[in-house]
Amino acid sequence: MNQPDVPSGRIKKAPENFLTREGIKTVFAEGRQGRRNFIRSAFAAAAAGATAPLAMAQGNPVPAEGGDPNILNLPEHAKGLGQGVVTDGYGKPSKYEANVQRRQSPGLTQTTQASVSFAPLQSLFGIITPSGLHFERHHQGWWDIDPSKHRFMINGMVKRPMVFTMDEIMRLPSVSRFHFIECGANTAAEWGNVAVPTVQYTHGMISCSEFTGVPLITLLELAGADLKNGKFVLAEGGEGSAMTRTIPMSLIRSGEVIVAYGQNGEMLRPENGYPLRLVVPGVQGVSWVKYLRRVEVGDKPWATKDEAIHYIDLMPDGTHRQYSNIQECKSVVTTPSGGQVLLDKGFYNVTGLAWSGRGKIRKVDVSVDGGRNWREARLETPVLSKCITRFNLDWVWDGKSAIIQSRATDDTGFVQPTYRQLRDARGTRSIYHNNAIQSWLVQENGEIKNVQLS
Ligand SMILES: Nc1nc2c(c(=O)[nH]1)N[C@H]1C(S)=C(S)[C@@H](COP(=O)(O)O)O[C@H]1N2
Ligand SMILES: [Mo]
Repeated sequence: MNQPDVPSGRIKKAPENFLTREGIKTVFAEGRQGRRNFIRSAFAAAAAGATAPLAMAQGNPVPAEGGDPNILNLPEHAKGLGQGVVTDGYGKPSKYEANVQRRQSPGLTQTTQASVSFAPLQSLFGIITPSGLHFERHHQGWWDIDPSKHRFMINGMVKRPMVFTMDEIMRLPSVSRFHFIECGANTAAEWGNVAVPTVQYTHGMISCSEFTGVPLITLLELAGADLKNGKFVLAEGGEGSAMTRTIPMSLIRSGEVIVAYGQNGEMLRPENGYPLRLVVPGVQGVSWVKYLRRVEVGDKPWATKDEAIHYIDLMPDGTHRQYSNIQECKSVVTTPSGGQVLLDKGFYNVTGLAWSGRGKIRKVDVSVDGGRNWREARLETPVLSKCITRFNLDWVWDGKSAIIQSRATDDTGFVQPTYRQLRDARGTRSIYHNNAIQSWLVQENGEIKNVQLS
């Protein structure tokens, strides 16, 4: 394959000191270190002419298992008695996976109640985010609300204002759908320049789940909502942040908007809005109101604080763009990505995530030479609308520096922009809706850095 000489003059790197900040350096080191050393020594042994694994000799870098040469010397787990059935009733990951955690970006917020934790995208497979690793965004802290006391009200332009208990909602016909939720501020730190080192911090405000609940349109019909003149719905959260967002009736009428209680086969997690949240596929996270207690039908947008002061986009000409609801087509390579280290040259599976708030992903192109040449990645199934799609690409690293990028196209034909294209349209002073192409610089020593190409 035609390997790049990386256009180093065009590369913007993160300020070095960020990497030494508490919590950042450990993202990949813990847990992974052992395996790295093991593989390194396997390579060394192979180079020294010892048991050269066949796969390596053929240029496949994945070494065969080393292990004890005395095959009769079985490990303890092959001889002894294992542990009894799980007695605490709810399973947990292996202790060896303890480094796979949601993480807070150091210094990003003053309090943990008005803050964010980022999902460890670099450690996940497939398209579903385990519920315990789903990113969190709270404006006023999270609550574990007693579902027997929770109520959901419908009022405004309806014939019969109604109040539902959770039991009443859960008796109704339900749907289960796979969708991503992405905070509008995902990748916000990167608007001006490179700011954070890992994909967990650049893109970790996206997660993807199977959500279960009742289509909002069903509930509105029960209440006799005026679906002709009622062009908007206000959704209101039940906790102290007074989270209120205007949802266009056109989205609700399609049946896609769900009043959800289920997430990945069980009830929502408290952090994610237990016992009830709004699911608004394709729309930025802020509209997915948690602890949902009320919707009101109206004939114009409400322009609440979270849609007049916050969640607006400062444009290059100084005006503000309001109600920019949709999360446009975007993708990111999650491995190899910033903070990870390539063990040695040879084969790697380049893998990542692509999504669009307008529909399905049509294709993802991947470049390993900073965007000069592109190859089409394999899309893993299922490819679902307004859901994460996993992509993979075979890559043989020759040990030279390389810049890895992904560029998604959705089924409307929208192509994910470069930073230059995005900044031409949107300037550099925005917070929300940064869907630019991400670049990871693979250095000759195998270390990977977040960079931007100007
Ligand atoms: N009631 C309530 N709903 C809320 C919020 C909140 O603070 N309170 N935050 C919003 C924002 S900005 C986002 S990005 C998503 C985050 O959902 P998650 O915490 O389940 O990831 O919830 C939205 N809904
Ligand atoms: Mo958000």
